[in-house]
Amino acid sequence: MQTPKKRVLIVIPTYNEKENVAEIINKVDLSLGGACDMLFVDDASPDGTGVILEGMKSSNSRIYVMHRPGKDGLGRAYAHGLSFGVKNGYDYIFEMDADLSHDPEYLKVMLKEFDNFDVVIGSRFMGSMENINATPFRRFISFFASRYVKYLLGLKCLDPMAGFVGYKKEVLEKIDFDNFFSKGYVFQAEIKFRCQRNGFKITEVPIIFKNRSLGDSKLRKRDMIEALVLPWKVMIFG
Ligand SMILES: Nc1nc2c(ncn2[C@@H]2O[C@H](COP(=O)(O)OP(=O)(O)OP(=O)(O)O)[C@@H](O)[C@H]2O)c(=O)[nH]1
Ligand SMILES: [Mg+2]
Repeated sequence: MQTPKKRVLIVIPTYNEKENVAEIINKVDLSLGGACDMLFVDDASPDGTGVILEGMKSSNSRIYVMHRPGKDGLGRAYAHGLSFGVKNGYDYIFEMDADLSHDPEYLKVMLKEFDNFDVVIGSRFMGSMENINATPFRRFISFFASRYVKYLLGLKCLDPMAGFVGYKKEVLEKIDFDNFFSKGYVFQAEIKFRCQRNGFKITEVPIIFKNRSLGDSKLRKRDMIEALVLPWKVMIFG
């Protein structure tokens, strides 16, 4: 008897990504041969990303767009998107950025890991550790932040702040998204902390991370300070 095909959802948060959305849709479809749905979570982007996505949705039935009323942070966007995936019965749910830093080509490789693992991370800190177009300062910040939260939270993975991750539905069903400390970037470490604590099998595959070439970064000084302070809260109360 044939096993039923797994339903795959790719969750992509957007805030002012009008230059990138068409390309990410094409590349995701090329990578998985159209065998997935995509959910964009847009926070009323002032550059009109949400409107552009609505146009794309009308010609592609596998595209969904969740509109939120204003910028409310990357972590909350992912929480809403991943919950949508669980509620709508997807088997495998991925999160990735819209700015093409996460090459959709890796989705194929990551999908295969679900034969043996529950969570698969596209890791910047394995293999060649290449980080295309990153300034030395940016490399330092990413590496330092990852090591800091890894040791503080006792995480076994090498890239706890990675935003390119796939989850089996069963993993996300166990997570209470209303009860997160982080609304922003630390969400990434907090969700991995919860996956590890729930005893799920986590693996990493090496990726080459490309810094965005179009659009602006949303990472602010405030986010960096939050990344220093919030992991303590997760460690103590999480
Ligand atoms: N919906 C939503 N998306 C967001 C928000 N903040 C960032 N994003 C999106 O989250 C992804 C990651 O944000 P980036 O600005 O690329 O942050 P980053 O990757 O840490 O920074 P760069 O390396 O400079 O690109 C992108 O797809 C953004 O558009 C937000 O508040 N709401
Ligand atoms: Mg980025």
